[in-house]
Amino acid sequence: MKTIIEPFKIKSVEPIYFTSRAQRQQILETAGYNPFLIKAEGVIIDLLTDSGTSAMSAKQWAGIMDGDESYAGSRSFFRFEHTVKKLTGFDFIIPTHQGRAAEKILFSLLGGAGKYFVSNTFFDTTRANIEFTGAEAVDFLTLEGKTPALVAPFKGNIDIDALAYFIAEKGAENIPLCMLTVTNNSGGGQPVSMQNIRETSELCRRYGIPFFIDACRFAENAFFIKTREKGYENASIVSIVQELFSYADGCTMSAKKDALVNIGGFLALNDTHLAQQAKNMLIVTEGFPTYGGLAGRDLEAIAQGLEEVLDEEYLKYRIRSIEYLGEKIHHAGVPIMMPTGGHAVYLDAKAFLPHIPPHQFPGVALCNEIYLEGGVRGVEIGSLMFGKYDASGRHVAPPLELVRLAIPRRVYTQSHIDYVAEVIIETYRKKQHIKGYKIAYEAPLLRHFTALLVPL
Ligand code: PM9
Repeated sequence: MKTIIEPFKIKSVEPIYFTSRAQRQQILETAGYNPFLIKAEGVIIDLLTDSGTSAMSAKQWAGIMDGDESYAGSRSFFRFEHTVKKLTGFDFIIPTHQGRAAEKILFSLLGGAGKYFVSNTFFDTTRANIEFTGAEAVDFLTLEGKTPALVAPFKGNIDIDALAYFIAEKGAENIPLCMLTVTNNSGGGQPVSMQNIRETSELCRRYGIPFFIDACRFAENAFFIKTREKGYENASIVSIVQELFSYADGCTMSAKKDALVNIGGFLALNDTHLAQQAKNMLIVTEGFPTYGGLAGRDLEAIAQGLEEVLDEEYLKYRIRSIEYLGEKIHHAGVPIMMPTGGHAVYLDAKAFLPHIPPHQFPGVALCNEIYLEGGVRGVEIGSLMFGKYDASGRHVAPPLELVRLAIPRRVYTQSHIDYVAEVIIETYRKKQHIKGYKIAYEAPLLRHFTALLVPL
């Protein structure tokens, strides 16, 4: 088989700034040992996130020039609305400035103390928007999904039996919404199968619970369905995407991922009354319903990106480029979440650094060491992001301690990725010298973004 190549040519470039290890040591110290607080120019390869970091196509940039900036009734809104409706089938399409703004509107309307929201795994902003209303966010990831080394096709699936038990126990009237995150970002970028989506939908319909999709990476998930789920081998990506959304009552979307843009999002839904309420809140918090939190030019770029992301050649390259990095470091013995997911390689920090207990943040320790070794920035998805305190102030760890190396879309070439592999393998060689951290400052919500740490 021939190499799967990048299905694009590079038209515009930006420089990478190089640093020495001694400079990075200083940079990291100044950043309070939190990679989020490092200035981007101090990073050689930035794998902090795949969110808002895509390279846009020439056609998207053309859309930026062509955007209609009318306050009301912009032509660009109608192109955006038409594209989203064609893919999702939902009746009401509400643009927001990014994913969490859609979440804020949805959960403010449905949340409140005493209520439970259920998911395969809520991402951090989603969970925070739920908890901010006083409600609880509960995850039902399958045992497979919690076992990093296990190779299985759909480790993002929700545990249907556990969900059914929970609904019976708490009462459907206390569960305003069920949401499946596709792909499951906090659980290794692992996909959810069409069967799991269909069964979750059926369960929710039986109990009258609205069923939504967190659709950030819907196209990557659809590609996994095509390549891994029986019966979809010959289906087009568009038809898989349309079927996936047909089981749901609505979705939230951060367009910063699979819409291949630098900013944007939307809330889409069928319920007329809820949509009216959401639009009313949108006007207060984001903007008029035909632009929401965005400029007309952003709506054009999103509409174009949503068409480009469905290209099978693009998705084949995209998923292969993640797998390529995963294969290289896995062959060198580095423990990773298997199989590689849709947008990132997830290092298993627990297995990488067994000598660092969860309350000393092994994921942070690993992230920082990788940065020191080669200027590669990843993100911890573990005790700093999701850890809690119990009533006696003791640290309660989440099931997984991961370091995510998220690959921006259409940005880095194969030699950049080869360099990343070398840095990770070298870090693995030196693993026994890596030490843990303690927190010096933390915010009450989403603490990982601003926390300051001290090495132990
Ligand atoms: N995800 C990510 O890096 C950006 C924030 S954390 C560095 O993965 C899901 C599944 C996401 C997500 C953001 C959001 C929020 C919702 N759901 O960032 O508000 O992965 O556009 O989207 C990030 P916004």
